[in-house]
Amino acid sequence: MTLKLIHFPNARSLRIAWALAELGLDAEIETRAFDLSSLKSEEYLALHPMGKIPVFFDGDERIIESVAVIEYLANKYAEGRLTRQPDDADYASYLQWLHFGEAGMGGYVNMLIAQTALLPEDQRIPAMKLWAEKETKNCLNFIESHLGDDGYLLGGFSLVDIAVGYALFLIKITRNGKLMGPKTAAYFDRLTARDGWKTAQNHQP
Ligand SMILES: N[C@@H](CCC(=O)N[C@@H](CS)C(=O)NCC(=O)O)C(=O)O
Repeated sequence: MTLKLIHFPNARSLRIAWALAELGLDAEIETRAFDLSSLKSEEYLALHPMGKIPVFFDGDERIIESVAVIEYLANKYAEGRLTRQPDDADYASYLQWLHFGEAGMGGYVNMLIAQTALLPEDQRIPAMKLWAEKETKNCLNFIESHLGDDGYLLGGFSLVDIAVGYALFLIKITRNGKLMGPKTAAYFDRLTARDGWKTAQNHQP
């Protein structure tokens, strides 16, 4: 296998670098500086036609969805470690949380980032900021109600913690961590104390 990740620190490629570390898989990780204009360069568009992050290669195969990549890696190269399969009792829960991290939360979190950090202040729209905060809080309340005082979203650490944990990371680094309940904040601290997270964060340009 020839696995290659184009990684940009703090971007969604972090999910993949984190999964590679947790699964103990070898891959070439080419880390680039996060510069939005570089994503629309001819060179980068040849790698990712939409000019987005991430882009991951397995030989000639290209995948551009972060949660799809981590599930691909676990099932194809790690005997399904950190996943659940249809016969497992928590399979439905696994699928729900795996997709919730990006499909369920991503849109609201993106809008929150845009309205609180990314856009210049004079381009922010107060009503959109309020809406993004309300919807992100709704997602965070759902997570909070599911967590115990220790452990992870399923019985043990799994890919769902990488999917959801990265969304929490985005909320945290844009200084919106105050929206998290106490159990979610503690859960985020548990996730970022893991060796796999630290290894992924060590990939710098
Ligand atoms: N659903 C995609 C989302 C990809 C995405 O929005 N990536 C962001 C970075 S985290 C990006 O490319 N932003 C730059 C842009 O939109 O121009 C995934 O999970 O991989």
